[in-house]
Amino acid sequence: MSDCLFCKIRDGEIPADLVYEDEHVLAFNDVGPQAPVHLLIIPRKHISTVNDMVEDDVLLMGHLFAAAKEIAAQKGISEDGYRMVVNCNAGAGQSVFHIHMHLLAGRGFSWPPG
Ligand code: DGP
Repeated sequence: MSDCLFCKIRDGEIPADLVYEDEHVLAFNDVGPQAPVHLLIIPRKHISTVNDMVEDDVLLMGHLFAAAKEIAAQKGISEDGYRMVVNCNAGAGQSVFHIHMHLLAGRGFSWPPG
């Protein structure tokens, strides 16, 4: 059995507030939101980090962006804008080792990020 938290959410073993799903990806609200809208989009396939992607995963990663666009439209945040973040490895802040895209919106964002 996988020890991966997000695989367990994918498999329904741990509850999550799902906001979107299709055959490739699912999205759920972050448990510790850093903005009024803060959700995580994950591939159904377990890939630990961006470093672990293989050639066959390239299209799948595109699905994360397509899902972000769709969710943004559903939530009415497309025009105001939203931030997408993918952390790779602990030095960049990754704490759950199943690739995920943060989608944040509903407040102002500064650059460079903290
Ligand atoms: P990162 O630091 O980039 O690996 O982001 C991991 C995110 O996962 C972090 O923002 C908090 C979120 N998170 C951790 N545990 C859970 C959980 O059990 N449920 C949900 N919905 N989110 C979680």
